[in-house]
Amino acid sequence: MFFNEEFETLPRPALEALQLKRLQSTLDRVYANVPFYKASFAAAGVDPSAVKCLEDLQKLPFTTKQNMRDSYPYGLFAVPLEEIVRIHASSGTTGKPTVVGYTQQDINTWSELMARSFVAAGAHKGDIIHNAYGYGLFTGGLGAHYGAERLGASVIPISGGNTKRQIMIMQDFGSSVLTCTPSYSLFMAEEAQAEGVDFKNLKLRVGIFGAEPWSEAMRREIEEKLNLSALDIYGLSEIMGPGVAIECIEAKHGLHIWEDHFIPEIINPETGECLPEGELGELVITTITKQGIPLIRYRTRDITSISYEPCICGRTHARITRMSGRSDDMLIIRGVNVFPTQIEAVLVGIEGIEPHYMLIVDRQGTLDTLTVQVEVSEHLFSDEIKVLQALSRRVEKEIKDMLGVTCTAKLVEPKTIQRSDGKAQRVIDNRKLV
Ligand code: DLL
Repeated sequence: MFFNEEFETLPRPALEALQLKRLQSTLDRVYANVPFYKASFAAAGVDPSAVKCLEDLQKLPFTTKQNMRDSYPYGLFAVPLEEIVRIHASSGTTGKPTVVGYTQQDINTWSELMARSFVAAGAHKGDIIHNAYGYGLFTGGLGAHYGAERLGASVIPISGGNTKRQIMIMQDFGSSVLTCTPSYSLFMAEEAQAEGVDFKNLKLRVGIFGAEPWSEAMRREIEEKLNLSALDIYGLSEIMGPGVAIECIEAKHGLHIWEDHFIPEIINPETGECLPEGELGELVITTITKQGIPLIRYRTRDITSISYEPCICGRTHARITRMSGRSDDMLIIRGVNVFPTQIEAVLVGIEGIEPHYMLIVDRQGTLDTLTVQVEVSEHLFSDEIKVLQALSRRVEKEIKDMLGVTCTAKLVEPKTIQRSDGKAQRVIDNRKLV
């Protein structure tokens, strides 16, 4: 099933020809309208005429989040403000938010790409889409909302929060598709259990989860607890919002990135060099249809790899693997590189442990320390101390065996690690404060 069969299945030569045409027109537009690009191209000794084929994209300089911050709020917009119909922003961990603007055409494109994403994930007209992504400056809520309407489904704009009420509404309204962060879906499962509600009696069929990194092990946990098929959706406000890439329900193996609107590249984050198909590196995206704020070679900081292998679903668009994490979230503990999702995958596999955890990194003298706080299941918590101690040792050993990192496991009572109705915070790095 497709939403826009012609474009979703465009043979690669036609897709690439379209990309080149759209890229060249985008380059002309930003060169003429955004002083930042004129200057950055000049500094690299290039202008739009240097791009004669898709590989020539590599001649152009990158755009970074810092460039966006330096242009705060509207400096990178390529159209006059009168043409902007929507503004979103993503709150960074530091300082001012990153601001993005959409023309009416940008909103139309976004709605179509979200509608395509819904269909790829197995949703259709007639579905009741329970949209628990936050509405507001965050792109999750409104992005999914417009896509659901474009699809012709019924959307419940519930946003995040008030979990008990969410569960009542899912039951009473017969929600068939759930959209929220993966961590919030597990919180919902927990609340439902406390309320005596069994997800097996709900109509939910598909869950479309993203906005934060999650592991394959977490997928299995969610599918079991919520009794649905869980799909991974990726996006970022700078590029558009949710719906840049999505897994298809047929293969559930890699996220199709909508290449008629975005050109992906994978680079070595250290050297900036492009990496071949299949190698893990940083995802760089160039937008080729955006009007409000087109971005050339935007460094997402997200770590993935790309595959151009044909997919059983029939879509011709390349697939990126599930994000391992962000290059700036990667923890380096005593020289070992670790992503929180790798620790998550280990934890989820251990019986008696709940998928709620917090990683605390510290420094004692010159040595880094990692403490893994994780919740114990209700039925184990009342057990003897010996059982709990053995469980801690097991967590420490499995993390050491799988990732080569020494840690201290700290088991905590059920429901004591902070829950979030949006993006979960998983890491406290006290070293950064020093
Ligand atoms: O999180 C957009 C979104 C909303 C995506 C709803 C999916 C669903 P930002 O707040 O700008 O936008 O955050 C973007 O979140 O660079 C990634 O680091 C992370 N992220 C988003 N989706 C995924 C995912 C939205 N599926 C940043 N897996 C991105 C891992 C993800 N990380």
